[in-house]
Amino acid sequence: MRRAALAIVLGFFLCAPCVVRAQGEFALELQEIKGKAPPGVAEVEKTVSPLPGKPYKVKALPAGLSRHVSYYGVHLAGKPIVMLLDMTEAPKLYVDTNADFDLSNDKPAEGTTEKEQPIPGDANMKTYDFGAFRVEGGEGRAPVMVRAKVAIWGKEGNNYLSLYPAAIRSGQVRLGDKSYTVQLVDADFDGRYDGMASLSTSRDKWDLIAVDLGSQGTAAAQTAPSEEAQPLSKLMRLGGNYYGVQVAADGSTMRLEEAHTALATLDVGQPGVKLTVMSDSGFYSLSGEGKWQLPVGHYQTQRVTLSKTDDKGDVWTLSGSASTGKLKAFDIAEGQTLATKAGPPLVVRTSADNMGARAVSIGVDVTGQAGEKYTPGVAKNGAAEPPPTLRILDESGKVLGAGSFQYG
Ligand SMILES: [Ca+2]
Ligand SMILES: [Ca+2]
Repeated sequence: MRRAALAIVLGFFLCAPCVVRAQGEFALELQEIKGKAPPGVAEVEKTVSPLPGKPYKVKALPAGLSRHVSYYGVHLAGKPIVMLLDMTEAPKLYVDTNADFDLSNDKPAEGTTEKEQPIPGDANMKTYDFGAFRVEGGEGRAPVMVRAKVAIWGKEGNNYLSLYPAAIRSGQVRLGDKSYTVQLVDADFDGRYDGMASLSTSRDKWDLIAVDLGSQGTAAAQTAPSEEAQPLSKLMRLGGNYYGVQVAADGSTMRLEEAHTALATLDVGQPGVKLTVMSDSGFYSLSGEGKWQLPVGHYQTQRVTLSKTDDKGDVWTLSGSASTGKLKAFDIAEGQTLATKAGPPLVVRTSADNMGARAVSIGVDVTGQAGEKYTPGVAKNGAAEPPPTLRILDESGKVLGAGSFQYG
């Protein structure tokens, strides 16, 4: 009896530190996006350019089309889908949702105008919204629901069509005593939700995941709260732990398993430097003090942002792609620290190119300590400020000319 009691007490003390973190499989429901798209989803867009003419595979057309039509071809849920835009007074979009190359049996969608953009010189441009359209998924695929947007410039215009997700997969994931809302986006519209991001897969095949960290977001905010969607990856950091991520192809379930991964340290020497880095297994948004623990491996930096808050509380940011310098690609090994100073002091260099008769193009190059490049021009509280201006002075300080830089 005493022995049994001792075993229970011992068992309790032995297990107390090894908190059982729940892991397992979680159901995700297909959820239509009504109204405004959630953050992260709003940026997912696929642009489709008009075809030169009617695709030869199209067997039949709807009756009563106007003379001004555009055709589009796109893959949705793994099927080739033809679309037809009829630019009448009230534009209509036909989508061959049953993928039979017969456009006479598809109910057209009438465009709704969201806004009329009076662009100087293009006063006639109108943006129309169509949909949502649903294309059924085949074996192992989910249905794909999309909305389409077209900016119509004129009846003969080159009217590009943009597709947006009209549905996501959403569900609750429970890890230990914490619950998170998870949303998956089939960002490449192939009817599969398991497009994992890695250095070796093409970016246009990556699907997205958004985790609402809620009140957990503040805890050791090494990884920024992912209210915004990030590329889906095999390994994810949640509530201070790493989890292996598996998603059913049709997105109906998601599996999380705690992963014990070897860690290393990256140290950029100062706060205010935000890095978005990825390896073949994970995608991490790093901010805070400038020193972070990461799973060991080979990394590429996707984006670098410097931020500073002034005495008025306004946040000024400067961003770049880190496509140059020591942070462009790096390796970190178990237990080791990679110390690479990044960010300010910045070096600003100008270069001048003679553009011909009396014109000179002056470029600005902004480089940080790790050799990382920034796009000239700052943003204040997330909104871009006007590009920097330039004055050309003679030796006495008299202004000879002035201009402003243009982005692009
Ligand atoms: Ca059809
Ligand atoms: Ca996909």
